[in-house]
Amino acid sequence: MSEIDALKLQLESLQSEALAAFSAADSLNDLQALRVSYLGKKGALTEVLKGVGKLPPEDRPVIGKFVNQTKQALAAALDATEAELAVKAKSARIESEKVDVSLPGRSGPKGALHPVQQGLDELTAIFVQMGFDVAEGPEIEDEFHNFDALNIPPEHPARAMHDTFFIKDMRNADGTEPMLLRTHTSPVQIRAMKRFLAEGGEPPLAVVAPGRVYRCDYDVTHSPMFHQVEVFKVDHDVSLSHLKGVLQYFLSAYFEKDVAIRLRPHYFPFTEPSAEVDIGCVFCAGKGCRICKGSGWIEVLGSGMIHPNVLKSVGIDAGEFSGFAFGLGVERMVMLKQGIPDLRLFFENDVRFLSRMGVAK
Ligand code: 2NM
Repeated sequence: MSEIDALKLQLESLQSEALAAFSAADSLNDLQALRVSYLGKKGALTEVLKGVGKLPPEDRPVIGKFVNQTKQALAAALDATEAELAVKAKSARIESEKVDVSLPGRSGPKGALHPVQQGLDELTAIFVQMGFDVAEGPEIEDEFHNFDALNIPPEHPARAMHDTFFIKDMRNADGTEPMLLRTHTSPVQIRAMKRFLAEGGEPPLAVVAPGRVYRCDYDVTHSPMFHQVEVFKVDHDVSLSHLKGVLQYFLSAYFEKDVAIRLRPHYFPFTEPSAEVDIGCVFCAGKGCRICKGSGWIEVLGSGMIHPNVLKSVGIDAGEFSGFAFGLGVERMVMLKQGIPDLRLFFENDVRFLSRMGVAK
């Protein structure tokens, strides 16, 4: 066999061995290694080329052409295989990263508003639905808005240090008034009436004031911070019948049944006449039980016709206008509606209570 035929044969077997190796490669890395081992500087084809130098000069172009054809065939096969492997690698990656977007999400534990906040919102919403405007105001108040404007005299026990949180060394902007944590939301009502008149408004005026209030009182049934909702309406000829009608509607709406109500005469400095309001016991339907202490009635709020001195203090003509007002404690209302036995449960944040109330899981 001539040298040239032997080289051709060598190239042919090299090519078929290489093509077999390329199609067996299953990664781009393997293929790159094959590219180097066949076409690289120290590769198999280069080895064959070295033998070309030993051929007589007239044979060299013939075998040179053959080497080039082999080289091109291998390069083309490498490129084609590389493209195939790249496509395979991409679809493997797509497959491995596939997500089913139609699956439901994995949700964490759900929270909810605190039962007191839910109660506050629920109570407020009933009055909004009846057409009352919502008013909010500062929790740090001066003595005028918290006491004087409400016809609470200087010697009234509520004004004593041991009933009200006064703020040490703090006075209002003109330095004329000591400051305190509001003991009820009535100062919000006073501010709402004053603002309404200052803006040129004329009664009717109907406002609901929800919010936090503070009293120096801490035992099984009292918390130093609690929540109130206070309500008033002022217009020509507002009477006790309007008060009773609004109370009847409101209490039935809140307890979601036809509750009986009764008014018992009482005394508040800011209303005259004043009355405490009872509902027929929601636990025993008036038969008498432990909760209502056998009376069949449960006290739920305080109310009355706004005292003329209160109307005067905000500049409303008490001869021309009258109004009703009432106030309630939110914690107590929520306890009655939800059957919660102890006020302290609202403030201890025991997860067993909160999760039962839907606040935490
Ligand atoms: C109560 C009882 C009776 C009351 C009075 C007023 C105001 F500011 F309009 F005069 N707001 N709320 C009131 C009346 C509150 O709570 C037991």
